[in-house]
Formats: sequence, C-alpha cells, structure tokens
Amino acid sequence: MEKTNNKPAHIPYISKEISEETLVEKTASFYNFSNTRRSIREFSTTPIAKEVIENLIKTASTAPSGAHKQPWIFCAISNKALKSKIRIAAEKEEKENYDSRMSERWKKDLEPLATNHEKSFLEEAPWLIVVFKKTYELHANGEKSNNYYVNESVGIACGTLLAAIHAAGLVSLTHTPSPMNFLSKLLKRPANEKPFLLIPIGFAKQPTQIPNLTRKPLAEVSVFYEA
Ligand code: IYR
Repeated sequence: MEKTNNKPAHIPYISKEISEETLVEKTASFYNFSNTRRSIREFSTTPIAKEVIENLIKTASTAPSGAHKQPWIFCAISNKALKSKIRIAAEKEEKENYDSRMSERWKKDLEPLATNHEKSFLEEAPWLIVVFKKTYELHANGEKSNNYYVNESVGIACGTLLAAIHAAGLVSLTHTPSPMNFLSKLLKRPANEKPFLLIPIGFAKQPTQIPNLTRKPLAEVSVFYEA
C-alpha cells in the first residue's frame, strides 16, 4: 500500500450490518433525544470542569472537512473579565441591530423568540466557545495554504458540538452577534480566522422559560424519490 509520512494511505474500516428492526429502534431513539434539544437563553452560573469543555471540543473536531483541513479553532472562555468585555461589545452591536440595522420584518420574525439586545447569558454561562473559521491556513513560517468548503466544514463541526453538549445534559445557544469582528480583537485572533458562531454553554437556569415552538413535520422538510 502506498505510504505518506510512514502512515498507510488507507486502512480498513470495520463495520457490521445490523437488522432493520435495530436500525429503526436506534434512529427513533436518537430522534426522540435530539428533539428535546432547545436553545436556552438563561444559564445557571454553576461552573463546568475544563475537561468537559475539552471533551466537547475534541468531539466537534471529529467533524468531516474539505480535504480534511479541519479549518476551525474553538476559543473556550471562562475568564470573567473577558466574558464581560465580550458581553459589552456584543450588546453594543446588538443594540444597533435592534434599534436600526434589522428590518421591521426581521424583528417581527423574531418576536416569538422574545430576544432583545440584552445578552446577560454572555456573563452568566460558565463557558463561552467562540468558533472561528480558518478561511485559509497560516503556517508558523508565514506561508499560506488553501482550505476548502470552509463554511460547510465549520457548520458541521458546530452541529456536532451542539449535539455533544446536548448529549452531556448541558445546554447551549447559537448566538450570532453581528458584526462579529470585535471577537477577533478581544481574542487576539490572526487575520486568517473569522468568527463564525458564539456558543454559551452550561446548565439551564432553573426555572427558565423557552418559546413554545413546534418543529416542521417530516412532510414539510423532506422529499423522497423512490422506486
Ligand atoms: N443576532 C441577534 C438577533 C437574532 C437573529 C436571529 I435570525 C435569531 O434567531 C435570534 C436572534 C441576537 O442574537 O439577538
């Protein structure tokens, strides 16, 4: 077998076909579990161990990516002063958004979620993970190289992260303060990295309220082309 860097280029992948009954059971059970995930906007201040966050990031980083370039970096923040700076900067942008940059139609669409420019979760949550996409690779020697399908890759990694957070019994919010360049400055990230998503993580504050939403039924989100 052809080799690169002394590693075999391809190795066997062992897998076993399982019965239809088991498949239906497993997929139904995972669906039922996934369907209990909700975005949470009020967090308990209970600390979460760094090792937990490390495991979550390792899980997110198992995501597939264009040419296996893994074009992401996860900044994990528990530092109170830094969280506070992030909150102040995010609220400044969001105030502009809610006061003038968002269209009336957009604000109407957001009404059921009862969001506003106030982002206390950015200080309450024990951890914030800011996900950056690497639009290109910047090597230690100053050389640049290409990354591919960066948005797709980082989007998948974020989805994997959200699923892992839910599986741990923790909650998260996909927060999109916009524009997000303040995060590059506060976290001192290099020019090849662009902020993608800000994800507060922790336990849900108790009691807390969530919007009483329903999900689109299967028929509205799928089309099947069969024999
Ligand atoms: N980014 C703003 C507004 C916002 C936009 C959408 I689309 C949402 O689903 C929720 C909020 C904010 O985070 O408040």
